[in-house]
Amino acid sequence: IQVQAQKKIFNETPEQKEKRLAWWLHDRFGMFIHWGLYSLPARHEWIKNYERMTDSAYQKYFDNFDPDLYNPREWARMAREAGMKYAVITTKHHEGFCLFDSKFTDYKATKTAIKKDLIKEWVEAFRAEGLKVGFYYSLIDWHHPDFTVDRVHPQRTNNAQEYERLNQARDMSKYRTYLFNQVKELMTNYGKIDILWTDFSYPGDHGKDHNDWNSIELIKMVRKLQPGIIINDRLDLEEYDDGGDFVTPEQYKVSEWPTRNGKRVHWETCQTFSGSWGYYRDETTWKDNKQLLVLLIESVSKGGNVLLNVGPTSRGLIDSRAQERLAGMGAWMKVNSRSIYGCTEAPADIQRPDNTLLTYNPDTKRLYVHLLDYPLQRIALPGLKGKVKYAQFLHDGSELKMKGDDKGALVVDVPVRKPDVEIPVIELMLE
Ligand code: FUL
Repeated sequence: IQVQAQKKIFNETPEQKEKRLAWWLHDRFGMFIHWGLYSLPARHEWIKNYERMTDSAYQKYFDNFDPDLYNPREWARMAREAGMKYAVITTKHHEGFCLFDSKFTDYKATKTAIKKDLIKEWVEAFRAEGLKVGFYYSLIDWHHPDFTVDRVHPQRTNNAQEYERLNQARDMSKYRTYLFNQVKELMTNYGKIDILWTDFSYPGDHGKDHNDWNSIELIKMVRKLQPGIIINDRLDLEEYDDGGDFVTPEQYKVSEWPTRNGKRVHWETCQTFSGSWGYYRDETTWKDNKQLLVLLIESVSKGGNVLLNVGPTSRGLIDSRAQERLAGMGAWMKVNSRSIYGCTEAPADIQRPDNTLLTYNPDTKRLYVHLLDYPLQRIALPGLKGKVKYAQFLHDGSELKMKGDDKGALVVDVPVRKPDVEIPVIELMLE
């Protein structure tokens, strides 16, 4: 693959960038939170668009928004107990409703029954539980008059003509001012913010020249206000090496470490427990604990992070289905997180046995063999004969006997009975 010379926005050296991202690369696992008015209809955060709802049809959700059971400290505790180290919340999703107290709109939580800046409380709660905090901010806005133009416009269309009509009818500079003002508020009024996660879904070529969001100026402003911040890749700045710190594969497992312009990039997959991001009462496609753990382990084994989403209810609770999954992951993480934090893919010369996933901690030189399909009595690790000082189960630190075979493999004995952990992990101390 040809590596092209890249355009840059900032003067940061690669070493400085790695330092800025060090905690994020170490921590690996975060909570995504999609919360807004769409939690009332409880049938997908895109509902306003999917059902072609006008502003007045959508108004009832604003009028009835009252998260009286909101206790972000509880959410933060659940995240921490699941093993998550950071969290990203929707300060404003595509619907345009702001959970924060913005000076530039009345379409915000402080104007609803709850009368509170929900983001302020959220930041304080998550900080208090020791988590890093991030803001999701939707660049598109299905409520703002300067973005939607006529307010009944189908807020997203892949029809280029439709977009052309919209683009001619609106003056994006007005909406851009709003956007800049709000991002500035978010970067100024809530103390240190660790992550900015911008988002848009945009058809066709519009915005490719960065003019819609004025992305270059936006990212410069953000980095100036929050010098340590980490920013995702959804600003349409692909041709800049530093137009985003990590890529964001959404709702799928990556098959190999993603690259951009021939170079490996940092990445974080974002995933839902079921299909929707916002609270969806009747959805039945929930993933089970094992699938979710495999997603996490496999991502780390390919050098990536996982941002796993919860969609709280309109009253402000994380529902029992989500709680069960968080608790299930937490039970595993409590004894196995050493194979996740600070880990990445295994050195290239180590072969992965069937039905396993490997992660590796380069600082401690420990290799982690995740047994997806529990073996009968022993497992052979090709090429590792003579290279391992000690082997144990990670969950209980019990020794595992090992010996080399005549093909150069290391054979590790495991008890016949599968230990009582969803996915047992063998920890190998390499020479
Ligand atoms: C997408 C959005 O359209 C979804 O609603 C969700 O926020 C996801 C994380 O990003 O582009």
